Amino acid sequence: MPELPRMSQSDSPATDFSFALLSEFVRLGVRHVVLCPGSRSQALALAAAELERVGALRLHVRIDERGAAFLGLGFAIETGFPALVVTTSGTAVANLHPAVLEAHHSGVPLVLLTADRPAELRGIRSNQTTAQPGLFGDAVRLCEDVPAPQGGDAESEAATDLAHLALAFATGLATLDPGPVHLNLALREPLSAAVTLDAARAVPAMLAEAVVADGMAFRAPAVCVGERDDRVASVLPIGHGPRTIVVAGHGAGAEAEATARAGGWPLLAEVSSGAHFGPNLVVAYRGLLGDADFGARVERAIVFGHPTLSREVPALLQRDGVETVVVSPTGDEWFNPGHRAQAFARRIDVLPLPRRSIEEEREARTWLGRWVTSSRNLVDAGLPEVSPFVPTRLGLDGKPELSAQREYVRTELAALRTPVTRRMLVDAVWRASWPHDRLVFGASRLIRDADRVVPGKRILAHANRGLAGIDGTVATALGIAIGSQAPGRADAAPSARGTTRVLLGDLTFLHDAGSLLLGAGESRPRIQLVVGNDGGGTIFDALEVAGTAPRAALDRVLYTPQAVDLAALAAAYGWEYALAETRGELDDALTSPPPSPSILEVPLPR
Ligand SMILES: Cc1ncc(C[n+]2csc(CCOP(=O)(O)OP(=O)(O)O)c2C)c(N)n1
Ligand SMILES: [Mg+2]
Repeated sequence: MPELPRMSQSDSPATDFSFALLSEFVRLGVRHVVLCPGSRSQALALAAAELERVGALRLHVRIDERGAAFLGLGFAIETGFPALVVTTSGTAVANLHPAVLEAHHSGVPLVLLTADRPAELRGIRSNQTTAQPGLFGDAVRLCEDVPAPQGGDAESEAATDLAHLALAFATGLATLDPGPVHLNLALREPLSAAVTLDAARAVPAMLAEAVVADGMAFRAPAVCVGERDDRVASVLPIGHGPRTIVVAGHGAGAEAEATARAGGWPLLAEVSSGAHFGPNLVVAYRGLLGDADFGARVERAIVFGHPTLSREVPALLQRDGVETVVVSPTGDEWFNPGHRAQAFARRIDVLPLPRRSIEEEREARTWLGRWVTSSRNLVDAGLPEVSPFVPTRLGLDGKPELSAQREYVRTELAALRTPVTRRMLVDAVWRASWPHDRLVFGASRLIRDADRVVPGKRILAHANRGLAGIDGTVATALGIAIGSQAPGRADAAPSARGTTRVLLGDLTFLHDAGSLLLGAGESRPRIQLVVGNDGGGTIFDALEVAGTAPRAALDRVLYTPQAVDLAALAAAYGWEYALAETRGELDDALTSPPPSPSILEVPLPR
């Protein structure tokens, strides 16, 4: 592996340690570092800036640690490899907590480097000093409280070991349980010294894509937890057996679709499952799960990923007579509603078909066929908003009569002028997205609406479903956008030409408005925030309590009305802005997004 220049020792042990640590992370494949300003973390910050100057990493500077951590999460989601998030001490560290929890519950790797006071300054009311080690509790895979470096070669080696350890735990190499890792770094005065790297030697070393491709080359630590639960099979053979469905929750991936096809089973795949495609897909699964001819007849469910969008799936898995098999290649916590699942496996093998009687064969095919067809009928039945007029009256020359042509044009124009509905919005965003694009859904109503209706399509759709928070959506999406459009990606992906579209509600957007701040010199990717603006949180209108509680109180405490001028907000942060009120405007705006960050506001009825 190409060598990074060895640092000569500076006047600051903090700086020597920071270079050794960050350089090792880079050697092991880390490419994105997110950093927030602060005095205690200055050695890490300046080392990161110098490593960026020589082309070793990409640095992203943010003032708000909450958004910074979600940005790091977005990089990890897109690249599959952890980003570093660097902060100063005090409340800065606590601001990382929401993204840490999301990373914990969704199994996304993330490495936090938080600066702290050395031991002698703790517990004596020093400024900006709190108990940082252990702050994230069980949500981190590893928490190391690293004593302040004092200088010397042994410390560089310790820094190297620390990078290996952090990545082994973050990526799950050590534990099969990827997630966040916290390195709390005590740093003592002098807090930094000026260091300049030799760019000519550093750049080729750093950009060696082999390092990225071989990102797992770090040493596994001595503590190797491996498989902890002996109820979990590493591979479980599955026969064709009883009437089976495959459920794909968030993050399930293509494996779920392949399993459904191999078994000839209906595939109930959520919109951000990574399996929302293929011939077995059942889009209208919620309606069918409640039906006596469908849900009530299920005898076995094979579950991939983390289902969160419906009540019907957990209800099914708790029903008597349903055998549940849960499959997850990584993770320590298993989806298990009602504690009723019978089997857990890292992987399953669908056994080849045994010889079956003609009746059995027919029944298996009918089972699948009826789910798929009924789903299609249900989705189509909800389609009616605009049915394109088809000119059928032909003139003597075999062409449509002039009057029919006019009528066609009139209908088309009327359709384009139709006000946007939620159904239209989710359909249009889904239709506009292609494999080189990325699609991110905020939590709340629109992801559920999309989940109900959008057809199968193999695109990369993401949502933070670990805890389904309405926080950090803009920042996460920025990480995905920048990560997917980064020059020199190892896979030379056409995604470099793609657009990241983000479909989110108005409150979700406003919650993370601070992440619109892209300072001078920061990446400005092709990202389009499509804000469905219904003036507040309309998801709560569907709660049972909405039928009984006083309307004014509900509005005040749940709907929480807002009338923010989104155009002014966009202008203040230097984002492009457009308003789409009709289907025509919406289609145009989605198919030709601006090349720089933009906001598309779509007014929706409450
Ligand atoms: C951090 C966080 N706080 C609160 C919630 C609870 N919550 C769920 S949806 C929602 C309202 C979302 O409103 P909006 O984004 O406008 O979407 P809409 O339902 O109106 O489409 C809230 C507050 C949450 N999920 N996460
Ligand atoms: Mg709303």
